[in-house]
Amino acid sequence: MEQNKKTIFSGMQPTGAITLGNYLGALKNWTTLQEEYNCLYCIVDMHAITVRQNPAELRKNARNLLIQYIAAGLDPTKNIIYYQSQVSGHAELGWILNCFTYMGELNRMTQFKDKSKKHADNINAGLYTYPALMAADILLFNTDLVPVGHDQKQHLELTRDIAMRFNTIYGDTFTIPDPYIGKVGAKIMDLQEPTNKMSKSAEDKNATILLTDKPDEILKKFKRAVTDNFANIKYDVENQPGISNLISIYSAITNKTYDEIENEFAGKGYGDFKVEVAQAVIETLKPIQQKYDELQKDKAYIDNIIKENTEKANYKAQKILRKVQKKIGFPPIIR
Ligand code: ATP
Ligand code: LTN
Repeated sequence: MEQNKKTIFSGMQPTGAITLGNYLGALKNWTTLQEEYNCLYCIVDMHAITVRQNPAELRKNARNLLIQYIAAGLDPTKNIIYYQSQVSGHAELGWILNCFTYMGELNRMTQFKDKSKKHADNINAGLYTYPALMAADILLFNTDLVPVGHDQKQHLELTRDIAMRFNTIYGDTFTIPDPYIGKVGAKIMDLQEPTNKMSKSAEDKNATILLTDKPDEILKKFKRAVTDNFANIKYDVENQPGISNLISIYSAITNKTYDEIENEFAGKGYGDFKVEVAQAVIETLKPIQQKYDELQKDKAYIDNIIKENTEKANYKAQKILRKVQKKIGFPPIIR
């Protein structure tokens, strides 16, 4: 890790296989930032248990997510890739920041409102204070930039407010992080209900494209994607959310603008367009899937990455945590 580079932190929950939304909204951008920044990419398993998880599946999902990070192009010798639950600084700073986060602020979080509706039988305190732990994740490393999808913007704004509040009381402690939200792909929608975001934990399997989906599954899901009766390939989120979503997926993958795509497919049918989009996605995912299958076979290599990166993350986290504890007035550790 180089001294003069700025720091990036981001994370995903190991709540299932990565979707095309996670990839285009976050992971793809991460791979382009790894040369320019010191990057930490976390598997936020502590956040994942705010919704009830099956232990064996959680463990498997966490390891698979780590492998997907690498398969998608993150170099584990250049980026610190690790599990949140193995760096105790997250929990420790999380508690402290809980005491600097107001209930009024948490009440406004749309992710909390959405997840409470979805899991009405388990609206636990962790789900409510989730954003304080996320603030801790980010502030624990003096992060400059946080590459995320559009849905995380509100959490990022709260993180900045918490950091500024702490700095005002105790003097300059935390770096104030900026969000990095891509222009295209930051909000990929559900293929069956295109007014909702595509989500890993969606129940309808036709609604999401997974990074691990086989080519024929991808084609089938795109063919079934909900569109409209306008018979016009036009980016118009209000009136044609389904087709607009397919345009934004195609744009994020090919780097073509919406105008270019509209021109290219002028007069063509939705059926043809869906096949084109599916082909582009299949081609993009092919090398990632190959790498993923290879890495799955190399247990020792993955274990070693986990071991080395966890040590690095812990070392960095402890330095900032001690500084915060001292500012607050916690007694020094006597050795
Ligand atoms: P869950 O369904 O369990 O809530 P999720 O699919 O929303 O999971 P997260 O782990 O919460 O995924 O998010 C990982 C990253 O992917 C975040 O940066 C988030 O902003 C981004 N992301 C999630 N969904 C989308 C989407 N539909 N479009 C673009 N980016 C997304
Ligand atoms: N809240 C995020 C996941 C997350 C995260 C983070 C993202 C937890 N901690 C820190 C960026 C930085 C989500 O639900 N997608």
